[in-house]
Amino acid sequence: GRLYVNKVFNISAEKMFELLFTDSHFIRRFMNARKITNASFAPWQSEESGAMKRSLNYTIAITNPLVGKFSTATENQILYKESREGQYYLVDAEVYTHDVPYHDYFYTQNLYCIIRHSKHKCRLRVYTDVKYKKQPWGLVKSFITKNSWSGLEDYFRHLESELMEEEAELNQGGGDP
Ligand code: YK8
Repeated sequence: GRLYVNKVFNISAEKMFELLFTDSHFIRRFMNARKITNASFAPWQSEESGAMKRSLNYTIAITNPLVGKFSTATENQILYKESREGQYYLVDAEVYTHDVPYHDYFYTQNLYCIIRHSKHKCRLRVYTDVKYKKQPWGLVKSFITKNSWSGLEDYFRHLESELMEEEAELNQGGGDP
């Protein structure tokens, strides 16, 4: 896998979780900017195991000329029971793109880790992997992997820069740095 985001933000851990994992204005705006439409967010629900789960459905716009222009997607998120409110949040997000070629062969796993740094700071890490449910022909596999990495790199670079904007907005007008 790859580590796409690894950065300390001037945003508390609680706030970071709220921005990324609730139906926040931030995530709504970001999805709009990424041309992710028809989004539906299920509420977080506790599991017997002690973890929390929710799933999202949305439509993504695709710029890759080899693929159709849109695909529906499902994202299943698990907030691990080891998470501690305000301290440490570990979210596993599995993304299935339903309408791209070879969609039944692969999915993407994004691990988001939010760690409290101090009262108003946290570190965000996002670790990403392309996973295979069945083994495609070698050339196809490298094609899928290559296309996935470039899409993911672009997405997370954009997410990081939008979080930096949000950080600047949240911190303007004083407060300790
Ligand atoms: C989530 C991974 C692969 C997919 C795409 C597939 C090409 C197929 C290759 C062929 C278009 C928001 C991506 C990038 C679409 C976007 C997905 C996003 C960014 C030719 C076989 C959507 C995070 C996420 C996870 C997986 C990404 C897809 O929050 O290349």
